[in-house]
Amino acid sequence: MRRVKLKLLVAGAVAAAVSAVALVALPASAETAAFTVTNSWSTGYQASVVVKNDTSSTLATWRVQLTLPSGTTVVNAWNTTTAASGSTYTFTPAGWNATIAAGASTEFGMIVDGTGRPTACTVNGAACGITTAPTTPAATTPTTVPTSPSARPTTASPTPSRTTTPTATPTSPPAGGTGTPVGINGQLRVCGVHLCNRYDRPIQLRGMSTHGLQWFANCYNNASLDALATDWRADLLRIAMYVQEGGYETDPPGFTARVDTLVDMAEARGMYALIDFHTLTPGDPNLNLDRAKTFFAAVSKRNAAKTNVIYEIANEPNGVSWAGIKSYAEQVIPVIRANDPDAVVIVGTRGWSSLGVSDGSGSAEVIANPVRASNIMYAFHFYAASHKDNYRAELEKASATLPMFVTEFGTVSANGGGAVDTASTSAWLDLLDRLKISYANWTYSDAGEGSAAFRAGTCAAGTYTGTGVLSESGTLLRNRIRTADDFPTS
Ligand code: IDC
Repeated sequence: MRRVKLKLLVAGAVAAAVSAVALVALPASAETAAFTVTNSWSTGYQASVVVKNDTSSTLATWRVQLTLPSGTTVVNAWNTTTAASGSTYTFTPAGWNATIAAGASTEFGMIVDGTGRPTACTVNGAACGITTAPTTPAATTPTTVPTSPSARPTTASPTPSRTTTPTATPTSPPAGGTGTPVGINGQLRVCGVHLCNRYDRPIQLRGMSTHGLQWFANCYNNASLDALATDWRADLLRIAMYVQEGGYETDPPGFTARVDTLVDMAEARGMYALIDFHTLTPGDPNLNLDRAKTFFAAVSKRNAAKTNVIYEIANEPNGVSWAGIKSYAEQVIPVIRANDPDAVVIVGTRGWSSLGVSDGSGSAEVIANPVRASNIMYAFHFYAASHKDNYRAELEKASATLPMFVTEFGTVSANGGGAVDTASTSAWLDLLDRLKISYANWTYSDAGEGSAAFRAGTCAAGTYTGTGVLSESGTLLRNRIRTADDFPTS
């Protein structure tokens, strides 16, 4: 058996205060594993484990086992495959990171519910002793909780391995009435690859996206949102706030207030509100990073107590690598979590949110290198007349591993215009229904283009109900969205 060494390092704002560092006598040359608490809060912590090959030959694979004290559980992990047996967790490679070259290392991470630190560990089967770190006594006082947005932790999210009993008790009053989508489903969260409701049951949300708020403000009012909630029976309003093209950058406080108002209007009608930071040109979201931080700090603080808010942090990254998108996400998500720790956050994908397909890539690069955060989903967009079988196949394949949300799609061509492709749209929506993937259609507006649900002039006229005001695309979508939802309550 190989001789191993293990270092237990505890860092982070809280843990630093208790200076819990334990070192084990180490052989000269072996694999090592360093367990580091990267963030702590009153009910849990985030940890990172670096497995390093300190030998002079390639390491074929690795296996880390941690035993946690009673009441402390791993609820989510990334860059690793996790198996639990009682209180012992076994971490093996995610698939791409098994082999470690001489001198190289790999890292995986986890969200832990509970404050207990590991009581035992092994690296590649060899037992190693650990001096147990104190259970973060400093974390019990609020003043030690990190307060800067970037230092604040993500919260634990449920996963398929979740063992807690789903609660049937609403944690907050239903919004918009007990029979509404928000009234029934409450605060949503990601469970496995699905969006789950307060009963931990997978659901699909079906709704509509606004057009650019800077252009179609007259389409979003009490009458149009009443029609969306009661005539269309939609579950979801996506609020498309363009950043450029006359949008947010021209008036940050004004656009932030408009978004907040629409969140309230959706809430009053029991609909979920998807806050879309609609980056498009430029395609690299990092070029809007400061704006994104400012915007999301504001809307997440203001709407933190609401159960109907979902955040979409970058509409359609394009001309940027997945690594660039991931870096952006890992800077913006903590800003949201600092204020609204339990909200679902959706990350755009490469190639106009095509999972990279439109760039000649695919979901493998995301699966191999996921965003390090919990309770997140990934965006997929399609335009039915332009994107067909190969896009459908990629989405279906990815959805077995990644939580996917179709935050925008059109029934027409990718330029937003042209004829409705009924056959392709039906194939797409049947697929989304089967996979329980939520969606928002572009657009709930009367823009003079095929993707608009309303005929030109509808918003000025002010009547939004019925089929007489609808385009071909609007008629198709209203028919699909009006059908009964499947929202399990037990
Ligand atoms: C389009 C609008 C069009 C507008 C243009 C501005 O339909 O009226 O002039 O944006 O940039 C997307 C984008 C979405 C696009 C849409 C259609 O998210 O902003 O809207 N589309 O081109 N991705 C694929 C298609």
